[in-house]
Amino acid sequence: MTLKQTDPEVYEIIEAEKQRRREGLEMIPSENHTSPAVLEALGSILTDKYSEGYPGKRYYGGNEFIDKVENLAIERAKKAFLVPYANVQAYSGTPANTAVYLAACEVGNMIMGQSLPDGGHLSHGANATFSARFYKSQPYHVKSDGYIDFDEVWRLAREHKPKLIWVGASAYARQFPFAEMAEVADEIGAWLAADIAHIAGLVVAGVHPSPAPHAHIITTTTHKTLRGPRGAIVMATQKGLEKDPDLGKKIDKAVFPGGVQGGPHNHQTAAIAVALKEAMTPEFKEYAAQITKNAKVLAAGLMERGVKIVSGGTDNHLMLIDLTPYGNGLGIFLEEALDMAGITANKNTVPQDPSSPFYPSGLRLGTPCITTRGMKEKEMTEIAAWIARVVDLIKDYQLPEDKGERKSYLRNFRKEVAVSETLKKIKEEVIELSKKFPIPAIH
Ligand code: DSN
Repeated sequence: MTLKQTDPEVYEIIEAEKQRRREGLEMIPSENHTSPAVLEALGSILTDKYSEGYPGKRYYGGNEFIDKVENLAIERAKKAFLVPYANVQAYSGTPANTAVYLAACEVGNMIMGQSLPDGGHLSHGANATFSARFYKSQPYHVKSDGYIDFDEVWRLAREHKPKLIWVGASAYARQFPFAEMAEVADEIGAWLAADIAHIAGLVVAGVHPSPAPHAHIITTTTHKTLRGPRGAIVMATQKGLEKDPDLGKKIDKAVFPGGVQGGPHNHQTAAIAVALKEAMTPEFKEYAAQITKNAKVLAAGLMERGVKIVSGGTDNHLMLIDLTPYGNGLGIFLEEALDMAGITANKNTVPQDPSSPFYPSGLRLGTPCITTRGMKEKEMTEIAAWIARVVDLIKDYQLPEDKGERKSYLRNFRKEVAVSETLKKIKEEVIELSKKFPIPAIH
């Protein structure tokens, strides 16, 4: 029986999501559209199997083929990222980063990561998370020009002597300075962990420098620029194994049984293996190069139209629109108006955001999905023009200072933009463009 026959409700929801994507542009930089082959592996019977442990050392029988697929994923990860050790079992990014803490730190150690409002990741020491609860967290920041503040990094590292330093972020549009961060970590004897979740596909393709020569540990999710299924990989570099020859074993033990997860998701492991094979092809190299070309053209197109971009551009797949020239906390207005026009992006803080993370003053945009669909520079210019028109449409709204007034103000905003002729027109044009560039796994 098909899904349509057994569960028409779920079937219809999936179909509706497909239709939303067919007619819109996904521009959240941490998302991508996987290939049919990745989806086939992900939807396979491998999901049925329990296999706690690692290849050759399982707590359950019947794992000879699961061992094969996990070994294949491990070997491909090692080859793709040029590292001697990889664990492919972590369920996703935060569990992977949790394993790093468990492998490299003791509870109560000092750790340092890029501040959350400055583009860092929650699991790198943000207050709301375990990483600030079980460890002492000292965040570093970016300067007002959007680049990492190295004077501060050096000062904080020397003063606080963290056991672990994170390099990597979720909303940083510039190259990650792996070599400079390694100098800091090496001077104070800290572990350097590079979280390359966002840029993994660019790293494999050689479009962004690799952290492998500089960091001790590398983590990545597999579903962003790498274009695989949801999942993660934790790696030890040669440098990491030289610092501690047991690092690999410690990471394995941290992921399972020491971490926050049980049996591996074998269907996910198989799909990661498929994605890694795809990522090592010449076509993927071209794809990754096009992601960054597209991002540069998009950022330039927005700036030409008067839209402010944090740091004045991008080196990777994402950019941050800074709406503070018009007021504070306008990210939600732009996100919602773009959504109505069929462009999906996410509100985001900007460096030194004068508003709050709930009402941030920026918007994050990325090109991985639209590049997967085959869009190039010409389409980026068109998209830049649409986004600039939407910025123009929302820029005179002002988030009320009084928190109690915000809900009704936003309700009114939604009512007004819902009937905007500009948005209606843009939406029609977005649908027309989207239909010309089908998503590989959506027919
Ligand atoms: N949630 C991811 C992102 O959007 O960047 C990071 O984990």
